[in-house]
Amino acid sequence: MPKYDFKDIEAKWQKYWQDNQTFVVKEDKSKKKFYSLIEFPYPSGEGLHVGHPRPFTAMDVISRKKRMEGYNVLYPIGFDAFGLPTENYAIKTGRLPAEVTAENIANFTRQLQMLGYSFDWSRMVNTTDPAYYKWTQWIFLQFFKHGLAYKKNMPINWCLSCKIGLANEEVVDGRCERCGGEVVKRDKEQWMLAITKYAEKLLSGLDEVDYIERAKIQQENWIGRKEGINIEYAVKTQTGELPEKIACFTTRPDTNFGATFVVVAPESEFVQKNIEKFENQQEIDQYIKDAKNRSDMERIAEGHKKTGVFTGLYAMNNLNQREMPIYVSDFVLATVGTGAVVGVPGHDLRDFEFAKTKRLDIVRVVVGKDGDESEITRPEQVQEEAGTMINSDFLNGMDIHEATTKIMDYLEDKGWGKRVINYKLRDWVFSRQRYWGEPIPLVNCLDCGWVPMDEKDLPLELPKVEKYEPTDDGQSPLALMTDWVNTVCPKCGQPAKRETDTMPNWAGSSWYYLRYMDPYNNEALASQEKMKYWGQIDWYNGGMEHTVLHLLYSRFWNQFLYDIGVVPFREPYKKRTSHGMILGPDGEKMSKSRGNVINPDEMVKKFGSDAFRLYIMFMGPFDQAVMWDTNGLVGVKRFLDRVWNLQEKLISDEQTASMPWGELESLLHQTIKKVGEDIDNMRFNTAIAKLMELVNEFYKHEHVSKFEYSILIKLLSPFAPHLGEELWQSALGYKNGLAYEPWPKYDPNKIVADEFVLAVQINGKLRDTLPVKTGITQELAIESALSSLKIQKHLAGKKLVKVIYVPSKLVNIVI
Ligand code: ANZ
Ligand code: ZN
Repeated sequence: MPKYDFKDIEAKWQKYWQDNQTFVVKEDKSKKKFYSLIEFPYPSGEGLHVGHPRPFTAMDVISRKKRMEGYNVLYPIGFDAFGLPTENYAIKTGRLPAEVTAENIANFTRQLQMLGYSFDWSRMVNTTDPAYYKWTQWIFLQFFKHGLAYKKNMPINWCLSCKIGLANEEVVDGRCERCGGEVVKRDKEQWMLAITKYAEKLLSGLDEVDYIERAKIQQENWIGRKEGINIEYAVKTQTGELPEKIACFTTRPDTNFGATFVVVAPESEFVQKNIEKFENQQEIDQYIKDAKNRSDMERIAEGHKKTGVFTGLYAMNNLNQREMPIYVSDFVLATVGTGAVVGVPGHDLRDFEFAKTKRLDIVRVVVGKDGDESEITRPEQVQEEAGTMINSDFLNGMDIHEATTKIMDYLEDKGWGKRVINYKLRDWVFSRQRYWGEPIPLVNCLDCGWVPMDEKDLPLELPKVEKYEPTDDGQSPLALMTDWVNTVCPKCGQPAKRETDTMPNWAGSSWYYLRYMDPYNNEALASQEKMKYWGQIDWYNGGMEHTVLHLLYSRFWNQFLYDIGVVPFREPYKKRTSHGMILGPDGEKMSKSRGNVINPDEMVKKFGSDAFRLYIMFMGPFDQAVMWDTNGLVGVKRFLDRVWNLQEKLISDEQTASMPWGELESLLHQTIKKVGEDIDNMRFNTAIAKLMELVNEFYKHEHVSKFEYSILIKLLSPFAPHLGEELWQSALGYKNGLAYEPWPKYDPNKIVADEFVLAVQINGKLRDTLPVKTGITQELAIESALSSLKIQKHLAGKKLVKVIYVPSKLVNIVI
């Protein structure tokens, strides 16, 4: 027997799969389809990170098993290649981003092939390929034509170091999600996508899909649906009344008899409009400027030091004729609700904190069940649990839910308020002032305004420029390309200018799963027929960090494309799961600066890609973070050696013909069941542990039949496909590859449980039951029965006549 030479074996089978196009799939109507998807990688200059193989291997294992179960499996791969790291690298080295991207893709491709993934490489997509982004641009035009893309001057999150605008989702704890740099607010004209129009559909769609619970909850919270009411109050000035009322959004109108003040956001329209009528104008001006430097997160945090300036104006509460002083304070945001809040310090913590600093009245209008009316030292936040109304006129005695309905009806009836639903979700800032992104295919004409390009003229290719540094005034480098910028209006033919902003790098990934279905189509993003055949993605695994970014964005695009009749299904992903992170050997997140990065190339070189794959799947529960430990990889490699060496125990077919399942029949059935179910539930580590147990058992026996070995090889092959193929061919003598061999079936009747319940009788009467190991010997069974305390009681002073053992059932003691 030759030794396990993983280098040759792995190279041999990778070539075989490529030469035979083993994983290239067609739309075969005679087979049931299965579409499995991983988040396609960004081809960075550093190459594959050890974090990538965790989800990639997991879905590869699942895809390989599904093939063996007879499914027509689409497991595609591509590259999400627009974006800043490449652009910044290209700027630094003076090279073209397209060139750098091509190199990086080549390196990623080599690495992914080295890991033996069963991707259908013939469907590879690259978001920076004009033939691909033609359709990204086309989709943008559909948004534009349906009024869902619009340009707006707005304060955006501006990263000082990347020099680009960021979406709210890209700002983490007040810092840039990519570079960690400082983020400030800046007013800019931006293209926006009206994702908020889809808030309700994005929520209700979650009922149709099978997502990991945390992902569902994160999306729901991000969309943040709130039912409430805008209450309108007349505003009194020193000299009279403002022509317009002030509207405050509240989810707790039941507490409105306890409202004692109103707070408006510094950057709100109310302030902009009425600042001349305020007292303390200068102070307020300064306050507004200072508030700009504080992040939203910081401003709305409970416990954030409450500050604010009195405007000199009062809001009139019609319910109790109370004059409520109006303040400007930063704990209210202009972008939430109406930008004005009615303060109820008896029942809201932030309002309470504010009332304390400004010495405002605190009134309690709800009491808990115990009727506690003690001195107000903290607000009582009565929410889900029912509280009872007090000090609230006609609401007194009602519980808060009843009171909420009652007061909403009342306020609407009087014309003092209007029910509304608010969402935390904001529209998506869709333009970037950078070079390496999809050009936005719109033209600005003095007469016609923004005009879409003719769809026939797509793609609008990125021009090759010399310099693509971002400009300091925040313009895209494309603005400097006057030849490209100056064009004619598609509508009236007059001179006009192209949009120079590009799309964010979330654009290409919002629909890539559709392109995989039909990657070479030049007439449509994908044909209806193919989209119908492949349908929804059956299983999508990806990172939790993408839950409110890519995952939500792509659901939005898909729903929109469904609504306009382009895509035949509303929700793109039937099932979504998520993996935990792989941490460095020191338990910290891997990073270059920490020096704890594990390089997959190096590991594969030393141990082989099968061992690497198997280790990645064995290291711990898939959905949890795990620490890298090269010793673990050494152990897994040793296991593969043992699988290889088992060949020595193989006996011929004739020798095993009489007893195909051999001596380990029950364990084999158990293993088939366990490995299959564990793969289906992403419990890869325990599946592998079971295979290890099986191999240990094989070693306890002198011989292993070819049939037994073939089961082991099949079950192991999704994890270690090269070794699987090799043993299938060289040890077992099969000519064809293993990839489409049927997955082994188990017989539930042959699975003997580890333990059974032994009945213990005395003279035929049941006296005790004992759990004992399956396969227990007669001797041991009788010994266990006789040593039972209950039995000993019955036996005391009696004469034992005989003891009968019925295997796997009972012991009968005759006295
Ligand atoms: C009165 C009130 C009384 C409120 C009470 C709450 C409790 P949640 O609480 O997360 O559902 N709000 C409204 N607009 C705001 C803005 N622009 N900036 C900051 N806060 C704002 O969110 C709804 C509540 O958030 C609203 O209900 C309002 O305070 C506050 F016992 O109004 B409430
Ligand atoms: Zn025009």
